[in-house]
Amino acid sequence: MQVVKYMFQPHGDDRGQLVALEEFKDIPFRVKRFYYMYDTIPEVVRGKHAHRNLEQILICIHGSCKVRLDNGKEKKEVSLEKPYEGLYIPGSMWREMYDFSEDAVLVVLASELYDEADYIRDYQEFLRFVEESEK
Ligand code: T46
Repeated sequence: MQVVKYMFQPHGDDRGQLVALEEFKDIPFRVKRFYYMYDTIPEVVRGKHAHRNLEQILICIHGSCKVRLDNGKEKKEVSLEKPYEGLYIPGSMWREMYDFSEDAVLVVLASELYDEADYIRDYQEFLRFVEESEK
């Protein structure tokens, strides 16, 4: 299973760092939504679902967290700890975010507006969805 992690280019100078992201250039899709989580509890696991179509890029712009990705056959764990790293997550991927540092701010750029119908929250249903998609 291939995990796609982008290393964005910081524009650093003697004032500090700046990262700029443009759709279809740095981000492989049109960005329709932006959301972020903070004050996350270190012991808590978020996510625990997949999407049917949504593409996303996760950037831990402050602090750190881990993401467990599962494509129905393989699992991978990815650490996000730099503000210039972006983890690409395609739709049919079960995801769990955990091990948040107390100061973590996790930003997400998403290819679609919020749509509860796009979520698969049951793991067995997710496995069936992966199987059907491969037919
Ligand atoms: C994902 C991972 C990485 C909204 O009203 N609009 C939104 O755009 C989002 C993302 C959430 N919400 C509401 C729905 C829930 O009442 O915010 C509440 C928390 O959302 P949720 O429990 O889905 O959060 P996570 O951290 O489990 O998952 C989120 C995204 O929902 C999901 O698409 O891939 O982050």
